[in-house]
Amino acid sequence: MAKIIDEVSRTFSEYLLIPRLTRREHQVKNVSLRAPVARFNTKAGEESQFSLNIPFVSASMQSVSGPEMAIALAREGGLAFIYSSQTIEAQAEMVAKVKAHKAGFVASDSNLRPDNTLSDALELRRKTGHSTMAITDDGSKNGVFLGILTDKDYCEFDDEKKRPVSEFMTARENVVLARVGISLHEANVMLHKGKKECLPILDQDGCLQSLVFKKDYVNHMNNPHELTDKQKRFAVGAGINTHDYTERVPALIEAGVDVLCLDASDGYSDYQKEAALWIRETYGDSVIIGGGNVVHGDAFRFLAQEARLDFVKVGIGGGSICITREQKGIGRGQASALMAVAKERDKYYEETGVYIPLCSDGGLSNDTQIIIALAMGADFVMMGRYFAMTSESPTPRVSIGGGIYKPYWGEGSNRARNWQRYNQGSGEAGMKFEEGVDAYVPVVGNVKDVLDLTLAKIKSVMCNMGSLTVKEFADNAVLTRISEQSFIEGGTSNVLSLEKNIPRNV
Ligand code: MZP
Repeated sequence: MAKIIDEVSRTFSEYLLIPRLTRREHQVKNVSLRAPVARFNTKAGEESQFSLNIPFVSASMQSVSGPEMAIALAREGGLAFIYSSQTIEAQAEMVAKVKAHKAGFVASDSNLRPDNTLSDALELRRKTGHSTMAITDDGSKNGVFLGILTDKDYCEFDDEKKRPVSEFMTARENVVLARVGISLHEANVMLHKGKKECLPILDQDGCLQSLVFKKDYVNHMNNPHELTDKQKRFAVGAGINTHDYTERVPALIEAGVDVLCLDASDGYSDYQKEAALWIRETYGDSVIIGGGNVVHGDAFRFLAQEARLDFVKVGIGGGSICITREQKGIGRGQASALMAVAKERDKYYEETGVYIPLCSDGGLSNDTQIIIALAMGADFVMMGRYFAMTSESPTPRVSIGGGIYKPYWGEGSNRARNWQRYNQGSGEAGMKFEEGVDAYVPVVGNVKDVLDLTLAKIKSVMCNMGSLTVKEFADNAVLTRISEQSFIEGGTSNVLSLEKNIPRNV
């Protein structure tokens, strides 16, 4: 007969934290949100070889994690997992783009020929969002440099749109330029002295090699938590699957990826173990590999012990766009799954001294749930919807009923066609049924702004709980289950809510 687990499958919103003693040193300014990603053995005196500066990563999904998200998130101290449901070349190119960005010397993405019209320039600006464009003889990123066009060079409302950009651009002889070989520091000094926003870098034949932007330097100075590699390039992760890893992983490593994650709906499988061990055998322990997803202790132990993964992701069926539980009847309430896995992780740590970081993946629908996930033992959280709602997700804005939205679709939807995530074996390619939906989410702002608010709440709660680190927070956490009545009590009660009932302009 089937084994029935007695405990009900529970989710984060069924719990509250009970505050602990807050001492004088428990102040927001003293809180560290660093979180380990790679396993480490405390008995051997090791530290994690890779840690996040904030405990957030973005999901390996087409509608979430492209290069722009990776750059924005690394700038704040987190990590994006560039999606694997694309060709190996396209994914490696995205990783390389993130790496090129932090180096400060950026390949020019928006280029035009001198005979392109102002209308072409406006169209390119609309598509890419870039207001600075290089003008090269053949319109390529490495063509002979002829000039630069910014939105200060024209008035899109008054100027004749059929005129060529050569009539608007700042021509080469009037542009401050530098030669390949200049250091980033020297380039920034030139930008500062020349009061310029952008410095084109040319080779000896006058061909454009890269651009250096003043805003990148300003951003760098304003972001003390940036997550970078040893060469000071932004850190970036990538999803991989159990089908083409022997080709995909080398290409991603060559492109400079920092962390790999086996992306599967259900990761308790031989396929995941074989892929992880192939990577270990080929590249050794310096490559960081996570995997999952799992929802119970046995699966955790399998991935930690037999597959030797660095971190394990927890969660099946809780994602905001996920219909796996409806379609297949598999999964577990996210809180129960996390608590079961964290219990086994702690047991494994006691036995071996090896600490395996956990990532709670999916279904986090508000800041409180993120806080509870960290309290229940997640070292960091992975989110899709949260990041899909930001300006930096790779999808276009659309207007629906007066609101501004962005498309957000599951990797198991027909739109994504990521059958490799759902069919891990070597069986048939393709999907017979969907496990995800195609949806829209409201646009809420940029990554920095939404994170600032969430992180402020997390730090505040950590002080309530007498904790200065994420680990201390989980160790100190005392949680209570809540009844339906206490849930209602937690909202406003018996008052006329200004928000809901009184027009804002009164
Ligand atoms: P959420 O943050 O939007 O709630 O959930 C994101 C997570 O849902 C992803 O990290 C991934 O684990 C999972 N996901 C992605 N696509 C699907 C699907 O199509 C899915 N079912 O469940």
